[in-house]
Amino acid sequence: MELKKRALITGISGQDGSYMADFLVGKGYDVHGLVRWSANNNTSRIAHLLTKNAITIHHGDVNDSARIEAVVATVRPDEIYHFAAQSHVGVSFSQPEYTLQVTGLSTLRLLEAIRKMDSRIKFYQASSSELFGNMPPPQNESTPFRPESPYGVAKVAAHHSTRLYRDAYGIFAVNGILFNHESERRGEEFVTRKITVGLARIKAGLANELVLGNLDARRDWGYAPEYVEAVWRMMHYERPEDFVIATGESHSVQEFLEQAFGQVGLNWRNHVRADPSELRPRDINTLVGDTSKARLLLGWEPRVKFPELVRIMVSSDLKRFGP
Ligand code: NAP
Ligand code: F7E
Repeated sequence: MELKKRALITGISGQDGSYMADFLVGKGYDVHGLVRWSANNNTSRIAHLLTKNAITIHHGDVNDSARIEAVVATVRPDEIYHFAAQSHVGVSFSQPEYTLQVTGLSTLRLLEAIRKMDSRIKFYQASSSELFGNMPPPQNESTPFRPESPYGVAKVAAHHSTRLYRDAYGIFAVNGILFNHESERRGEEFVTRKITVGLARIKAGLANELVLGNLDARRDWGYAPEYVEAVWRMMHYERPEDFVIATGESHSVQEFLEQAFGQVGLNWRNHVRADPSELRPRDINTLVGDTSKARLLLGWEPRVKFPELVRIMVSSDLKRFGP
């Protein structure tokens, strides 16, 4: 009888970690997750898995090397999916050092644990289109990095650490350079979810206006559940390589507003106020991913397109706040 594969997911309580857990449980994995301890429960996105005892939780903070090593030693995973991060780009400007610690150094800590304990453990690094900054679109695996935020700087360090441990120690370590991906589980401080929650609250009479920053920024927005499948595929490709994952389309924040408010018959201009307090010291103008490599080598392509993504998110939040 073949033994079940065992995976350790950091950031399992976040958007991607929770979808990765759903996906791996569906594939028959023995799934373990790292959750930082909190006096208030922070596991709502994985509650459905916890009630079925489908996953095992280990408490720990990715800033704590000793705890990381202890969890890796206890779980003895075949694969580590490292999603834990301070993932908000705007917040990284007010908390740069903390972001460098959590989002940058945590990767090195996990790679060190693998190197010391068992270099056969496969490692996934949640790399990001934020590496590219304002390099001209479309961006692919060969586009140079020029980050425009402390978050981006941290992700560049983590990205290169992953590549280095692959080259220096032969670890199966891969970077998934994922462009923005959203869902009904997206954190409420990211612009797409801020818009769909704000819209649902306005529709329910709980709010009058929505305050946003830069409406001209263009992002390549995909649907998160499809992206975790791409992550799994790169972890099972014949060689450890880095892959760009995106839709190949970009839309502005204003287009997201038009689409979301339009879907419920409202005009966004009557409800949205752009305020300088929401602007960042630097921003990225346009991100568009070129996924030729992933399409060719992983056979992966996105199915959910922009209007459908907006519809999924709007209808989920309307249900949450609606009558
Ligand atoms: P997310 O929803 O913000 O989830 C981040 C997770 O990290 C949460 O589970 C959080 O736990 C955990 N975490 C934060 N600090 C921690 C610490 N010190 N110790 C242990 N756990 C900690 O992010 P996401 O959207 O799922 O993204 C997943 C990963 O992909 C992140 O690394 C992000 O930077 C990267 N990424 C995301 C996108 C995107 O568009 N979503 C694109 C490219 C790359 P709590 O629940 O306790 O806060
Ligand atoms: O901003 C603009 C903002 O915070 C998108 C993270 O998952 O994707 C995400 O980073 C754009 C930016 O995502 C508001 O200035 C306008 O231009 O939703 P966001 P992000 O910064 O692209 C990358 C790939 C990651 O790796 C990150 O982890 O929208 N914007 N008004 C606003 N953004 C926010 N958050 N709030 C506003 O009110």
